[in-house]
Amino acid sequence: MQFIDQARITIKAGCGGDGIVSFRREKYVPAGGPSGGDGGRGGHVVFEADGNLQTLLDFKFKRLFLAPSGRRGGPNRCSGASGKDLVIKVPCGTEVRHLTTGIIFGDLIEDKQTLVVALGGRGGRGNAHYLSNRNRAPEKCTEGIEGEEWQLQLELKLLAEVGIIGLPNAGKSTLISVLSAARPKIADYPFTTLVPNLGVVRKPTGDGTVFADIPGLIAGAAEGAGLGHAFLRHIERTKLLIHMLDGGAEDPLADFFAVEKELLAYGHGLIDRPRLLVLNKRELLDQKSEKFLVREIEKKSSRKLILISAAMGSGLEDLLGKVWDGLEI
Ligand SMILES: Nc1nc2c(ncn2[C@@H]2O[C@H](COP(=O)(O)OP(=O)(O)OP(=O)(O)O)[C@@H](O)[C@H]2O)c(=O)[nH]1
Ligand SMILES: [Mg+2]
Repeated sequence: MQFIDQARITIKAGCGGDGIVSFRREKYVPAGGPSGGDGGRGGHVVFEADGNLQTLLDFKFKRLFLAPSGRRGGPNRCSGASGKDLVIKVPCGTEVRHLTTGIIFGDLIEDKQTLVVALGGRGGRGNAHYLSNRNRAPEKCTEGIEGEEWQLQLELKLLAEVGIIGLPNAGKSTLISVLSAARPKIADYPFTTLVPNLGVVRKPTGDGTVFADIPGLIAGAAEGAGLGHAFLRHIERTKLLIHMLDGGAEDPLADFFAVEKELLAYGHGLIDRPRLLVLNKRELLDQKSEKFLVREIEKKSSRKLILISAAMGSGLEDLLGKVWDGLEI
C-alpha cells in the first residue's frame, strides 16, 4: 500500500434549495393566500476519522468533493428536503488546514471523531413568508444560498508517543522490529526506510504504546538532502524521542550534532522534546574504545548515553525502563 501523507483537495458544501412562489388553490377557499415553501438546506461537508485508514492515498485520485444541494420548496408550504451531509473519511491523525492561509480547521485524532468543515447554504424562503397585512398575495421568494467552498491541505501526522530518529543505518528499524511486532525492511544501506513504520510496544501497565520509526536524517536534510525532513511531521506529536547513534560509525558524536542541527532547523519544538540518547551496535566496540566514546559523547552532548545492541537484544530493558519513566507510566 502506498503511504501518502499530504493531499490538496477542494470541498464545497451544498447550495440551499430555492424558495418558491405558489398560492393555495382549493375549491371552497377563495383567495387562499401564498403557500410557497422554503428550500432545504444544502449538505455540509464533514470529515470523519477512521481508525482503519492509514494513508491519504484516496485523495490522490479524487480531489473535488461536493455535498448535495437542498431541494426547492414545494406548494402547500412544503419545505424542500435538506441535502445529505457529505462525510469524508480520513485516517486518525489528519490535520485539516486552509490551503493558502494555513489556518487550521481542526485535527482528527480519535476514531469516529468528526469535524464540520464547510456549511451547507441556507434554503431560500417561499412566498408564504412574505404574507403581511399590506400584501396579501406576495410574489416574492428568495434563492438558496451557496454552500461554503474551501481549498484544503490535508496532512497526516502519525500518532505515536515515541519517535525513533537518527542517521540512516543507525539501526532504527531493527530496534522497532525487536521491540514490537512491526516488520520493517532492514538492510545495511542508507535510506532503507522510506516511509514511517509504526509498532506497538507493550507498556508495563499492559496496554500498548506506539513507536514510530522514521526514515534517516542526514546533514542538510532541511535543505532537501537525502529524503529531506518533511517526514519529521510524523514525530511532531510524540512525547519522547529516541535519538539513535551508530556505534559502528566513524564519528558518532558528529552524527549526534548533525541530527540535532536538523531538529533545530525543522522547528515545531522538536529540539526541546524529551529525548533519550542511545548508542546502538555496542558489540562492535571493544571495552576500551567504548569507554572512551561514551565519555566523550556524554561530555560534549551533556546527555546520558544508553548503550544497546538492537541486533543482539542487549540493553533493551534498560532503554524501555527509561522510556516508561520518560512517559511517566
Ligand atoms: N552489528 C550490529 N548491526 C546492527 C545492529 N542493529 C542494526 N544493525 C544493522 O545495521 C544495518 C541498518 O539497520 P536498519 O535497522 O535498517 O537501520 P535504519 O536506521 O532503520 O536505517 P534507514 O532506514 O536507512 O534509516 C542493518 O544491516 C542491521 O542489521 C546492532 O545492534 N549491531
Ligand atoms: Mg530503517
